[in-house]
Amino acid sequence: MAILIKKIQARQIIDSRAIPTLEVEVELNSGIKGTATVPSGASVGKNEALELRDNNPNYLFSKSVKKAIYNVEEIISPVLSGFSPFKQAEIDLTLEKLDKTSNFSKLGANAALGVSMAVSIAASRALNLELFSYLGGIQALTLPIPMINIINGGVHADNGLDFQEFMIVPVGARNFSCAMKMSLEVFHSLKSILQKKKLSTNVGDEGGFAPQLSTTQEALDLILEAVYSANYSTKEIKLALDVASSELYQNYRYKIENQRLTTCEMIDYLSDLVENYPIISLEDPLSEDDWEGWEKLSKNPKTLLVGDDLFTTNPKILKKGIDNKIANSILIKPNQIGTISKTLDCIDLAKKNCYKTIISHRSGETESTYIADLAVATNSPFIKTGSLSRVDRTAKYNRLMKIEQILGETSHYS
Ligand code: 2PG
Ligand code: MG
Repeated sequence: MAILIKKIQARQIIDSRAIPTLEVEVELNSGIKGTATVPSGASVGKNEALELRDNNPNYLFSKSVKKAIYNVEEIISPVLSGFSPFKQAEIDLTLEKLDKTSNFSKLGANAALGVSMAVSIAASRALNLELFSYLGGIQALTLPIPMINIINGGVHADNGLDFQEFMIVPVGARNFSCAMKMSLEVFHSLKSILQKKKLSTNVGDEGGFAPQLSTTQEALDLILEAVYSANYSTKEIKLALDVASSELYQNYRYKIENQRLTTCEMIDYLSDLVENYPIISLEDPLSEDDWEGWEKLSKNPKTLLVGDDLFTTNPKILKKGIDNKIANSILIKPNQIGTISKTLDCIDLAKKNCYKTIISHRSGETESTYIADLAVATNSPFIKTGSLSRVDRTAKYNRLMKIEQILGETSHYS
């Protein structure tokens, strides 16, 4: 009997920020099901595919997703019933055609991505394969280096820090599990330091600490203190920042620590940070609206320059970046583009042009571990999935440790 999609259902669930989101369940004629849940961002790039919300101010603060549920069950399900779940590209193309817009503004990227992910999960189950093997084949063997966000700021916390994410990057680990051990030690050492300094150890949206600090340097100094007091060197643990600077950019100026910096001043400010701290990666160091600035910054890169809001996981925009020699790395968030096939296309394009890929969560997450498998499937050198607290973040790290065990000797740490 040929394995085919029987029906697709959806329901409203709750994300890590107490906001409704979508769960999609694809049922095959064999009875096997694949279930996927959809994340949601707070610092959203202008070119992201549309996240469909009901916008009813009298119900769940306009955030309910009943329209998206309707689209899955009444529009997508009847069309995809009878499709082979193994034809991911064809299914994803059908979703695009059904929508007829370039950014899923009719069906909603949340509806489309939920279906796209759930189809692949059902297909992997039908073949009794791990998701990473189903998506990546026998070459899927690389465990990514995690970028672990241990201090939260920007729109992910209420603490006065302008930059959104302060991450540690355990580049000196032997393997992924060892990277987790090292990072846990730094996490706890940072917690003790904050306690000693009478700073808050409450956490922000991505599970990193959100102490009341006013400068980027203060946050970086605290993290370095934590690295040293956990007995690590800055050869073993590097730092990464998500500046999320589109949030700071207004009227051609970057608003930082009560100053209003021009693009050139912002580039100098960032260069000073890179001179003085072991920073290996700057994400969205400049705004998505400041392509000229990006061109300047990308001329002589001393770190990874990661386009998140800049590229929005969109192969067309990435292509423009490649042609203009902008950035050298890309953040990959499937819900920015709306299907798994497009996400894989974007990763392929990045790889072919030697751009590093960083598979990423959103600040609003669920217990889904899909991106952990996606990172291994695509042999991505990095993953960014928040801190080491909050199950919505640790689920992904725990899945990666499990994958490392499943792969055994054949696995390698990026
Ligand atoms: C980012 C992400 C994830 P958000 O900017 O990189 O950390 O945040 O999901 O809010 O866009
Ligand atoms: Mg970002």
